Amino acid sequence: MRSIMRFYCLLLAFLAAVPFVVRAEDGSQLWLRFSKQGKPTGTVRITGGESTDATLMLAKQELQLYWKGMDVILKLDHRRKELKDGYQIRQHGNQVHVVAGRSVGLLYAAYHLLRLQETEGQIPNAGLTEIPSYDIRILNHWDNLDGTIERGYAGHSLWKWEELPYKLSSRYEQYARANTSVGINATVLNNVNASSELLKAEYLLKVKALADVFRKYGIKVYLSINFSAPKNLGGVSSSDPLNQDVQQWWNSKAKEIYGLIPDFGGFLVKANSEGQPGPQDYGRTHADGANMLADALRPYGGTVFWRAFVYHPTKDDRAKQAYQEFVPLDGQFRENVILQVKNGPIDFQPREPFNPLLGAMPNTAKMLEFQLTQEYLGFSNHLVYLAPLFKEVLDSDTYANGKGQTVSKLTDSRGHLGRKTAIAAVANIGLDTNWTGHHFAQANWYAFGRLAWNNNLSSVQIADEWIRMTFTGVQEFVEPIKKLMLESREAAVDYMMPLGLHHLFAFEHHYGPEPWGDIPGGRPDWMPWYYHNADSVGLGFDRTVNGSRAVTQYNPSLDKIYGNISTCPENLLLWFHHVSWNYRMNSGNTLWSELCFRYDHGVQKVREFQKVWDRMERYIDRSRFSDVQAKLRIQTRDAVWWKDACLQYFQSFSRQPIPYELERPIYELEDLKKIKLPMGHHN
Ligand code: GCW
Repeated sequence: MRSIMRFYCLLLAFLAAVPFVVRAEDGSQLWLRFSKQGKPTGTVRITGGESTDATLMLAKQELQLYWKGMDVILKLDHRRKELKDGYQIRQHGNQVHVVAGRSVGLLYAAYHLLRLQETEGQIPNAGLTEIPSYDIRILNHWDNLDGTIERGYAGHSLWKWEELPYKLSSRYEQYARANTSVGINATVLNNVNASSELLKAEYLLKVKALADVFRKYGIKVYLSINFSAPKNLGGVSSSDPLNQDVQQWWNSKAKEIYGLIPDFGGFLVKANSEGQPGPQDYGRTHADGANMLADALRPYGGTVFWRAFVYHPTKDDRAKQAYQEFVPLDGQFRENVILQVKNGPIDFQPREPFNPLLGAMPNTAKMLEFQLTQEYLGFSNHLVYLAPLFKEVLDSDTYANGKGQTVSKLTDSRGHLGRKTAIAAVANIGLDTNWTGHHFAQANWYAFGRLAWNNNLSSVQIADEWIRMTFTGVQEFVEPIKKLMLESREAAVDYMMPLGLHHLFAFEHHYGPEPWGDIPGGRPDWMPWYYHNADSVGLGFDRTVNGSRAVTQYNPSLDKIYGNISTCPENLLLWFHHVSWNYRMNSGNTLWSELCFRYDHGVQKVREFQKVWDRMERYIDRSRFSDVQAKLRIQTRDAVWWKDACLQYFQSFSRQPIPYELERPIYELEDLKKIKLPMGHHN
């Protein structure tokens, strides 16, 4: 007995001596780790709403469980339409007054209060008003019906189609809660490479079951559709959008869906892209296809997201094709169609200029599509915080109608055609315990939600909030980790493809480097050489007026900047120019030396991240600490692999030494060329 007592005393003494209380964690709680300890101090009252309103009850419940501040009054005032999904928070004496025009606004406000609490923020004296930047803040899941996820690196799909609609996994609700806590209000459940099956009655019941779970969190469900569904499923002889039987098929399908899910959001469509069917199969345009679906959804208030990611192997510079395809259709789309445009003209590369379509088509509603899943950024092995990439795109000036017309201004709710506005991101979520594979990839889900809610937030602020809620508020942890996160995207660009290089990825899986990649007879626009154009003279893709002329798709003021080698930003130099190896860069280095310095810099940065991380051991739980530590090792090894592969390969063209002050290659190029990873998938 005594020895047991002594053991406990020692244990207590030990616990008291541990500088920071560290609890066992597996990342499953995300940024919602509100402690139940410490009694909630205030009462929460609701005015203006019904107790049958599940969303309102949820807002109240979250505060009752976790809010430790003063009394809160949640007021629903339907007249406050200008607030949209937003809210006002004010402090009155020793009460917090919250007003919203919709019940979901009060739920968002509840999460705002909890965020303030967890990050030790304050309600400003004058109060605060939040109105979201976009109406529709949506995740796109590339989840297949067999449970696999295209470009998914965090395990299988959350959606258990075989168990639905009878069995509801507890993760459905956790997923909805996490989204709502950052302002996401919509989700596309399935892959844009869509199976027609999902539109069958039996699957729609499963979709309904999910929609029923998400509803009280204010999340609407959308589906990706296969354009050939009428033919594949419906016994119609074609899927021609101008054929009345086909139109009828979609009209009755829409009716069927809304009969089950009255608040169904609408359709996302990938058509005539990478082998998917579409209106062009029948000699029709993208507008014909989109409008047919828009007409079917219109009676119920549904929206069509029509993707602009369209390119053909036989045509011009791939970077130009979406613009060529869509600009002639400006003004032809129905009011409830939004053109969904990837942030860059190629495909979610570590760095691309903004997609020129975003600055064009003034009479068409457009939205951004980002990618959270790190298809081109080291999967869930590399720590890459994406908010700086998102901000770079949002803040890009398109110069459409003069200076200051940023991508965000042209796509968000600041008077944009008076229509619904939206922003999308391809999800990075799967069944992994921590949802995203890498603990730090949670920050990208978080950052997307926060920016979709308020595109004025800075990357720093978002990182700061996320770190405090996900790990700890201890300054010694927050500051260095924030710095690391903010530098991580540039580091990845440097060790993978600096100075505007792009698509040097290995075929199919896109994980490692393969600048030499070539598949005889394969699509040239899926081959790295198509993009880097290395030769004895230099490196890069000439997209100026002397080359592919892609630069002319930008506004003339920008075209001038990008098109001139001496004014083109160096981080996009090889995107727009074929540059000679001895060209003098701003640093005074030649292009070749600068390239070497950049690759080396990327590697050195990741080595530094390892050192920074190892110092953090005492501030956080053991399991997340060692998970991240292990992943940083992989990232550093990969960074060296990237550097050695790319530099030695390009050196076979430049025929110049790697500057002598830099770390020497350690891998043989010939060995690197033999690496074949066992990860399947096309292009
Ligand atoms: O980047 C490419 C991916 C494909 C993807 C496609 C798209 C869903 O490699 O896997 O397909 O983009 O966005 O449609």
